[in-house]
Amino acid sequence: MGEDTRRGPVTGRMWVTLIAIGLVASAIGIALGLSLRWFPAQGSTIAHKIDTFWDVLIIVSVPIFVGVVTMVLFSIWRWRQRPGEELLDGPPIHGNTKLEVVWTTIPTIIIAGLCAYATVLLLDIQNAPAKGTRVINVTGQQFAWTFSTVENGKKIQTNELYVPVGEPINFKVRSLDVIHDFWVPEWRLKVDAVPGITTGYALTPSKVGNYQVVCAELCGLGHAFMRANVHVLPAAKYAAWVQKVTTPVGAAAVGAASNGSASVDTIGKQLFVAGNPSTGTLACGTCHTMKAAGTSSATGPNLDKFVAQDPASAIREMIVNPNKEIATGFAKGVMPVNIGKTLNKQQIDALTAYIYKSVHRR
Ligand SMILES: [Cu+2]
Repeated sequence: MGEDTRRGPVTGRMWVTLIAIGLVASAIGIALGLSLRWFPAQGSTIAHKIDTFWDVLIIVSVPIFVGVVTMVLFSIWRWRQRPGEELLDGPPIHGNTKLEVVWTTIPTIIIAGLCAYATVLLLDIQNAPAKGTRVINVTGQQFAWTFSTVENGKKIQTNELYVPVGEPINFKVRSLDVIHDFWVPEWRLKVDAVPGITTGYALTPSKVGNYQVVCAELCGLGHAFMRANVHVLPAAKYAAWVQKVTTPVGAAAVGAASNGSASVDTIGKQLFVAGNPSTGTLACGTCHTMKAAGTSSATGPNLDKFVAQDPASAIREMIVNPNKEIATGFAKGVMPVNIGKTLNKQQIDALTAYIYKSVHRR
């Protein structure tokens, strides 16, 4: 291309080169996009439908991206300003109706097609759950999840999610404070937990394993730690778990705290691992590792280390006044400040004694 021709129209040869570059780059981009592992293993019966949709989006979007970038780079190269041309202006342009109709119609058709696909897919995977489907209530609060369900007429409340594999579950999602988002990446679906309303979705976990609930809506300082373990169990193991948690060992301990009918140890442990659901007290074990209680979360400091040298009075102070002293590497304002108010004196005493004994035990 000589100096004299470069302001002329794009030649046929150039078009051939541009289209060839675009086709090759698109093919590479699509191959790369499809071979990347974007998501974790498929853990629900609808996961493959979401993944197929994702692949379709890649196949459609890569050529558009490549086309735009190719034309931009070509234009920069071909019509760049050279020294001495600072005052020159290009020919006046009065629009091109044909071109405008084309570049409006094609994107409209593409977007409408993808929207139709997405709508059909959404209606398909959101199919109303069959009557009698197991309901699990999911409650988000800064910065933890609680799960409750009814099995054999008994309410089970936990800080980890237990579900049987292969059975449809209807999740009812709520929030006690700000907007959170209930998401198990392996299951693919996610939904906001919005204060004041109940949202949710139904799906069938298809793969036994341990996963994590991830809060997918920025909800405050502890957002990044707002996770919970998910256990997808074979039917027999799930039944055994239900049997275990519904057997009333110390189940009445929390309520019996004031009349002294349960041992202080039992009350303390119960509060540590299960909190006090009736007053909304979060369980310590949701966020803290403590060997004696069998908890393992790393959201808050590991109590076996952090309070191992502390007297009971200091442990008590950390429970009722959590922001006064913060362990290195942890943030202020993550631990709930209402524990001193939602537990009564006996319960706080029992909890303090239990933690003190547990971390000083060798
Ligand atoms: Cu969050």
